[in-house]
Amino acid sequence: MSRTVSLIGAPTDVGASVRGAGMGPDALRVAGLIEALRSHRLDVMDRGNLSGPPNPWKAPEGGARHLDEVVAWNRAVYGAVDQALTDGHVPLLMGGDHCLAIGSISAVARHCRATGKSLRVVWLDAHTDVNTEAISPSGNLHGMPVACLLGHGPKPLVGWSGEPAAVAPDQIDFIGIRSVDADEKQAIRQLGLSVYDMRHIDEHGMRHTMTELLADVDDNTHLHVSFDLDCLDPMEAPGVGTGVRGGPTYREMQLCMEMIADTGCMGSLDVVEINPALDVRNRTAELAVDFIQSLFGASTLAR
Ligand code: Z70
Ligand code: MN
Ligand code: MN
Ligand code: MN
Repeated sequence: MSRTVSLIGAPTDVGASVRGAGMGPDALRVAGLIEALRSHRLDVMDRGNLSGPPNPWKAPEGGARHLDEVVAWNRAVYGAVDQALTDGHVPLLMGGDHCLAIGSISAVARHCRATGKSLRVVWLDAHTDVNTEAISPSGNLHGMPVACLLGHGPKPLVGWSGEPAAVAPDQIDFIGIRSVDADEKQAIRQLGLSVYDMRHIDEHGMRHTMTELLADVDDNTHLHVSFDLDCLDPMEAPGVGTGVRGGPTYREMQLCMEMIADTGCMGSLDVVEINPALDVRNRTAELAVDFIQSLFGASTLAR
């Protein structure tokens, strides 16, 4: 696995209805992300920030808000992630809101198909983000990326990997879930998605949960981690648009990250939904930097 990390900033909140996630990339840089990764002997290339349309701040149309803008931002993300993978780097997408995972994971899925890798997605989130324009209560596209990747969202956001679906339901596992909309629950059941919700983590612990989730990861696996900072308990991570109480603690999340790192298979990463406008002295971005270091193999006794 490559040890060069390509940082890709996507400063937008077009997929959300709370403004501020567009400041995420610089919050991560200010929190010392580049220096932290370099201190673990990783090569880091900061590709700067992508550009795209401003947030038009309009009401949803046809069940989805800002569809054209979300398409434009995801096109830019797809291109940058594709380029990083072609260069043999690990793309680290700095969001921005979670709608950007459509472009990111579509590029990763295409790359895995081309290289014969088997893709597994770990979705760390309070939410499952599997709404469609037909069932979303908000119309916000950051609540729909998983549906789009599975082939079910608004047409202009589906099929980007070159196949009708970028991932199949059995290629994605959710951790930390505690907020699912009514019709979204039905979609989860119909699709047969693996949801390790907070009750599962409470009953079995993070260690058992991750052992189970990572059991069939092998040398040919490309693990993509899509990390929505609202996965954490808002007491730890206040700088998110839609905090939901009852999330994993700092310790639980660190263990989760360390166990992913131990596989040696993480090939790409999204870090999304950091909202500096709602944060307390950049705490959430600093927390994200801690977790990213762990994902890249930093542990207390590692050299
Ligand atoms: C809700 C919706 C969501 C993130 C909120 C919320 C979705 N299920 N995702 N914050 N990151 O509007 O679809
Ligand atoms: Mn999300
Ligand atoms: Mn979320
Ligand atoms: Mn179990």
